[in-house]
Amino acid sequence: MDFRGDVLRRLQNRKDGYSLEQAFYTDPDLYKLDLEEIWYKDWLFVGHDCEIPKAGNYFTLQVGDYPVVIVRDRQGSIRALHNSCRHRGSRVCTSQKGASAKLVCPYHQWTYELDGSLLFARQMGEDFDKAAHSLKPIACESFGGYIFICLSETPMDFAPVKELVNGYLAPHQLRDTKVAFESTIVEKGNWKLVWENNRECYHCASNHPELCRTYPEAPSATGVQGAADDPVISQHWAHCESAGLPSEFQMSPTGQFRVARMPLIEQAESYTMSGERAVKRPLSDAVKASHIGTLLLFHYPTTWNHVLVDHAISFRVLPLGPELTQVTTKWLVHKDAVEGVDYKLDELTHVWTETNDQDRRIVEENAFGIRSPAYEPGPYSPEHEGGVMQFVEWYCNFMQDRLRGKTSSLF
Ligand code: 3BY
Ligand code: FES
Ligand code: FE
Repeated sequence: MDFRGDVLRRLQNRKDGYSLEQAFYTDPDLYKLDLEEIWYKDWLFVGHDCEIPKAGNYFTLQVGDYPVVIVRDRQGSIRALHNSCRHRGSRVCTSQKGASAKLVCPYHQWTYELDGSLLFARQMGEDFDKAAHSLKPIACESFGGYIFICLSETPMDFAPVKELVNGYLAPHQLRDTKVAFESTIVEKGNWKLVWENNRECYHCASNHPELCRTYPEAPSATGVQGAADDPVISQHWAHCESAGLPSEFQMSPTGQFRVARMPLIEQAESYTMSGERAVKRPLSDAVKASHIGTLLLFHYPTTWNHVLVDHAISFRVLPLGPELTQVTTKWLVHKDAVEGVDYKLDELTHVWTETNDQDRRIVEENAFGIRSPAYEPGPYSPEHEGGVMQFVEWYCNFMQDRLRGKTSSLF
């Protein structure tokens, strides 16, 4: 049987409610299949509008084998381009972020407009057709301060995600923020282990002392069961919805994304050691209520997020190898908030810097154990790991559809 057929069979025969077979977390061919069927075809969160506020501002990233540049053009639109020169393929933008009036390839100085069109190429002869050598465009959408791209030449319709999620994000005015701090860590484990760990709080009490001061351990907060008749959550939604903040649990039909606003513990408003706000200047002028908890958003395979009253935190997952994953965290505050006056950077970033490092160690230990020839898929806790089961089901269903050649109804 061919490789794809074999993977399809293994997905079909998988034991429901159990972790995946070892190969899904370690095998280079399965990793390549993940890249080809998910990362190269689906919508991916890449960064925020506020990171490129002016024409010519750009940032770069690497998705599998694809170098990508995200740039704001002269008209103010955000564009995604393949960062591969149309002369002989060199990377055009070589730094992580920058500002430039034109995109100039460092190899032979072919010069591109901010929209990717080729403006200038020295001594290429009479017949050279500049118009045929623009940087290749990548599908790109921005809403609510979030930029997503899709590397496929026939991207799936992104409107359902945009519409629903934008309603939740809009009051927070994330386009008017700035990145107060960002961190990038590399975790020695498959990208799916990073997600499995994120989708439960079964591990929180014994691993996250800082986070547990404010974030509820209850599976109703992290999982996918909605309010689950929890009166604290229902009351929280009523409080927030009456203040004009969409809050109720919503999940897409295929389970690819979820939004819900969850209460923090007791009177906590932010992820600090005291539970008090880390930033004096509120994140958004449009949010008048206090004690709004955390707006939780995940979108597989790239991002989970927390939007609070005083700041927001985004997380971006990118696969670097079969057993290597990059996690980039950004702390967003109002663009006029002043460090040292409105917030102290250490207070703002402490809880999640510690939490991320704790999660990195967890993922790496998980990966170690899974490499053992003695490893076999183990059972998820029905009470605490419903979110993990949901992620694994999404992954398996998505891959099965892809391997069967289905491309419709993928949200
Ligand atoms: O970041 C998150 O959303 C999840 C919630 C609980 C565990 N993990 C930190
Ligand atoms: Fe870019 Fe030659 S490879 S100018
Ligand atoms: Fe954790």
